[in-house]
Amino acid sequence: MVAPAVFPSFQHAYAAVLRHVTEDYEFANSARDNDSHEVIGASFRLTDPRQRALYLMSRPVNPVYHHAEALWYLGGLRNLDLIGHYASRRRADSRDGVTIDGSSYGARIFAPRPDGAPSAFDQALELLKAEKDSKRAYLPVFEARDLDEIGHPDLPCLVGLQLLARDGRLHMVAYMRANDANRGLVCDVYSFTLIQEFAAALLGLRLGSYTHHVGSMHVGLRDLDRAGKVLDETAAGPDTTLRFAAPAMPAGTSWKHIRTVLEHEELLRTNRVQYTPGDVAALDLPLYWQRVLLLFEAHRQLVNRPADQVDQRLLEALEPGARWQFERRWPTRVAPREVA
Ligand code: 5HM
Repeated sequence: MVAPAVFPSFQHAYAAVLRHVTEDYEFANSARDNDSHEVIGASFRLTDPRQRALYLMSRPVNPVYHHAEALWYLGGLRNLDLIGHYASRRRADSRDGVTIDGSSYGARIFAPRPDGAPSAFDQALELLKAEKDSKRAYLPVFEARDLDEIGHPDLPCLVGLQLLARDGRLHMVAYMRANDANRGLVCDVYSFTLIQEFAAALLGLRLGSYTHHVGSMHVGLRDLDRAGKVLDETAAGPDTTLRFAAPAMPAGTSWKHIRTVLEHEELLRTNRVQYTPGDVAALDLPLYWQRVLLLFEAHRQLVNRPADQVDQRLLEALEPGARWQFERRWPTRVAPREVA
């Protein structure tokens, strides 16, 4: 019996997974025309799931998208409006151009059930309050009906999430049928660990470990060059995860905060408001969630204004790690700043 490999941050796990799947792959296949190298059965554990961000020159990430996706899940949404605005590629997952069925995990986890029963998430939290050692707090995502159609455009990759409260900490286990090591994995771990941290806040528990289990872990042949650059950078360079302290979600975070952020995100997305850092500071939100909202305002300005008119005070007010990611993601629009 082998325990999952343990890593101090997602960046460490990501590099190890990429190395494993590029160097030790078991199969070369092309399910649904996606030529890939694949291993069957891959697992890792993060001891500190707050260390979820990548700080790599070779793999710029979009912190706006990361938070948009997590909030889209928390909002229990199926509609494309929010998620499609921050990543138009998500529109390709939709059959009707309006909703996403399979990978709208939040609709399956956080929305009330069609029969009116509380959401799986609410029920799991009640279960953990009633029996703290329970191993039943499972949030199912994949359903039998998902197999009804061969060639379904958007089959859920997440099978389900499990919450386990042990010794005052909330642990999470994610079960995935398939994961793209260079693409889906990066966003999935970000969102799932953020959900874990939110659940811990609601239960009044400290954050525990995050364990990720995958049936098919693969990397697309189109991504092998990029993966190689990540492996070169992480093998040779300094440990960039130490540059920024991971922000901690406030222990008092509640559904009220999530609803407020979702409400203002929509106002920004639809260009009905524009905010200075002062405007955001005046909202009834802890600094952590103010900074999430600032990401959406920064994105609004980046897409609507010439580069020289983006409010520099706003970029300065971002969470420092996110500000660094902005510079890498939009290098021609956000001036680089020296980091100690
Ligand atoms: O043919 P299949 O449905 O497995 O293709 C979906 C592709 O998206 C796979 O490469 C899968 O690993 C990736 N994916 C992911 O990594 C998809 C989703 C959306 O459900 C996800 N993570 N969350």
